[in-house]
Amino acid sequence: MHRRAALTWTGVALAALVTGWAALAVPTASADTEPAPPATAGPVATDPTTGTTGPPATATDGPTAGPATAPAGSPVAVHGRLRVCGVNLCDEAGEPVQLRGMSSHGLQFFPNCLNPDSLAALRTDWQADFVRVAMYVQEGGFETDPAGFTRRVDEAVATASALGLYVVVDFHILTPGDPRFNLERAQSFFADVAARHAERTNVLWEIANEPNGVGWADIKSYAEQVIPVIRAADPDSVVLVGTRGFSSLGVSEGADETEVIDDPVDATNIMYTFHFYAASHRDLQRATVARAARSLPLFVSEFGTQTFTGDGPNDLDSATTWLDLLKSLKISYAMWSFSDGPESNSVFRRGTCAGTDFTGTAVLTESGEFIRSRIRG
Ligand code: IDC
Repeated sequence: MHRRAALTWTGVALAALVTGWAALAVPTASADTEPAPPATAGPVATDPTTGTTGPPATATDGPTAGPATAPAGSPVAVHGRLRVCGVNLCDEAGEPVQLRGMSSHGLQFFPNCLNPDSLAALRTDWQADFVRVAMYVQEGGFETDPAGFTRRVDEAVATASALGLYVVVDFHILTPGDPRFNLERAQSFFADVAARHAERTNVLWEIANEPNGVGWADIKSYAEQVIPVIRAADPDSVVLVGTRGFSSLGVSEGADETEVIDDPVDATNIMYTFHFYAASHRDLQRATVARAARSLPLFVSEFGTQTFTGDGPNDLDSATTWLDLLKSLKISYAMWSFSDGPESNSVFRRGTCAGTDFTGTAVLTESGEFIRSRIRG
């Protein structure tokens, strides 16, 4: 099953399977991806929060520029290496940036939705800045085939990088909710991928999707045992840390952000994740984010426009209120999910991922039209 899924990848990914991802350090490696837009292309080339633009990276740019592999005008070419500055995510020039993007669904559930064509559409048609690669650990994920799932992550990172997208690699723990259950898997996975992608400047590591049923002290302890493994291989990348109560800063389990503020993870260049589902989480959660953002670097690595089940009617009014708040606070976000399943969270209509056309609105569901328009805007 995994091998067949891998074979659905075209161009770039097949080249990666045969030659190793390093061969992809050429932006024109894929004949299947759309051509990169010119350096003056649309809003992605402009920091939506500041209106500033950066110089496009070229192969002859020095070490402080974006990676030579990022096409001119792409988010990575414009913003270069990211780092946490105060409570913000900043680009290489030190300007706060808000990254807007999409989360994949579980790689095991929708193996054909992250491919060179879909990611090219995300980059050029949606004008998004990043993709989050949700690698479940349980439910048929990483634990069943570490090498296979690691390879899929590598493929997605290589494809996104060739397009000049940022990538969040998400160690998608969910059930069980105690991240320490997967501590050794996390350490071995991140030691491996962080070393292999250390030369890239566009990768962010998310070490625990949604801790739940476990206290902050234990999440913090997990983080302090995983982050050093990443830093040993890749000292400079931003790391995202999940929070208590399904990454609600504790709210879903009766706590709040003060437990993190009072006892932060002992590491630098990290952000804390906050997740919301717009039909379930409203004023209480928005007030928490607005308050917490004064003290903590926050990153919304997952949200949905429906209830926390990921299904049912979309609440686009609540989602709009949320995204307006995140824009005002310059908090980056990714929506769940870049998939073509039956749930309302899937942005593509059923069957889209079996094809090659991911552009325009005809392939989109209601949540898909909403988020594409929001990101393009
Ligand atoms: C959901 C998927 C659904 C899957 C379920 C369990 O949409 O198809 O059966 O996970 O694997 C989260 C999680 C995310 C959930 C999503 C919606 O991070 O994995 O996806 N959600 O329920 N947190 C809150 C909501």
